[in-house]
Amino acid sequence: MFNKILIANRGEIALRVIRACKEMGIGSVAVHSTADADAMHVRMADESICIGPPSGTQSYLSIPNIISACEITGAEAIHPGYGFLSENANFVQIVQDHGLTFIGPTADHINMMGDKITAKDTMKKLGVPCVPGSDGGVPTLKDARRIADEMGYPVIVKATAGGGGRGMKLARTADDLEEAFSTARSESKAAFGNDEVYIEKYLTLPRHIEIQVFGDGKGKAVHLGERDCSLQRRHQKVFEESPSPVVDAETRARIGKVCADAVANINYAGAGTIEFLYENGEFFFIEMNTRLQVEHPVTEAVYGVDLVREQIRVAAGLPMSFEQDDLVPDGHAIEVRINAEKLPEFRPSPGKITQFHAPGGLGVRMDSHIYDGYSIPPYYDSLIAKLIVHAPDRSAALARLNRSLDELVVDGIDTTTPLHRALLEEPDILSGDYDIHWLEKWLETYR
Ligand code: MV4
Repeated sequence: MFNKILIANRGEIALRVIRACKEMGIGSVAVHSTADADAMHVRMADESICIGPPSGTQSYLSIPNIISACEITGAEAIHPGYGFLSENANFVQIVQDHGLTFIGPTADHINMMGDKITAKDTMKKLGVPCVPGSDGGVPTLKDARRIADEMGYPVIVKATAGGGGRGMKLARTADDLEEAFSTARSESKAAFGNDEVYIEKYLTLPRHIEIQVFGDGKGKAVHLGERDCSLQRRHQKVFEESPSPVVDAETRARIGKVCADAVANINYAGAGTIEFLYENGEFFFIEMNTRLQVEHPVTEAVYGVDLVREQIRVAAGLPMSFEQDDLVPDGHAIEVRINAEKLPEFRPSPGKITQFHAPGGLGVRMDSHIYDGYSIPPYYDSLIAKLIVHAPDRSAALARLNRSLDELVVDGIDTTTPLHRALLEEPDILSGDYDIHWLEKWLETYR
């Protein structure tokens, strides 16, 4: 096992990894920008080291600075958290070239899934159901026309280098295709230096359901059920739950096995998420994320596992501490993301927290780096807390979420808490009857 791990991240996810290190008897190194000198991850880690000025590109994204921090502190492995360098294959290669261990999948797997055409092609060959589409890149408008005519409209043009909603253009009818195709290409070229695009049938009212997988890198893998993350605004998740209100045990076992077998087949190592659109009882693969996700605690609650501990074990060459048969879901979990933002515009609201009180009690987990007197810097993501509740069933989880939000106090800044309170008044949320467009539609009339 490692003696010391460097956490190449900040905020709540840095705390999450430090906590796992402590429980495993592993030393932890925090890295921080000058703007984060007073941050909780710096206080909580065994050691800390400044890696640059406030700007993320010059600190948490600076590969030389992070490698230097490992060399100075003697850290043997790097946990990237999510965001920043977590899905940067070049970083993974450099980490290895320096004799260090990246806690996550290989550079090849990150590259494979980062290229969305390759990802889809790989998954299709592995028996994972995919959205009908072009099966590869679409080089010309003429090809696009032929494929879209064959498939029928609406279609969506996606950048192979995109993902997470970046570089997508919808063509509702044939009249929209030329513009969708050319803007998807030119925007993708500008954003990613790659203008390759592919085409899919556009699913009009799906849910976003993702399967958590975990591999040992040696041909063994398991699934840990699904998370329903349909409630999103501008591709930012707001509310996530497991199990999905629309997935039964038999369906979970079936799609879960397909996903576990697929990642086992490619010798995938560590945590991964296979994203699907779900419509009319069918799953359609869209993307795979090769990182630990923000919403992983929902799965941890339902399956009673510590995913970060497992990541560290597998990176150290140890076996996973569970097999598929050990993984039995228990109850229902919901996460809400609390952001330092002012409603109704979701405008970032950095500043000093004058009073903070975290909810507690049975089945309540608050993952947050904020504290009384902490000043939220304006340079980074606005996520300040994840509130995760776990209860025997969905309605008990909703009640527990409601009372936890009652207990939460964050004064001095604006947060998205009122949004979560309002959502808990909505019959569609209470019944689980929502899709990927529900939240944005609802926000049009929310103020
Ligand atoms: C789609 C789609 C409909 N049909 N693909 C957006 C993020 C990226 N991961 C994939 N996305 C979508 N792909 C097909 N063929 C609709 C979306 C989409 C979406 C997906 C999940 C959650 C929220 C969304 C909001 C708008 C569009």
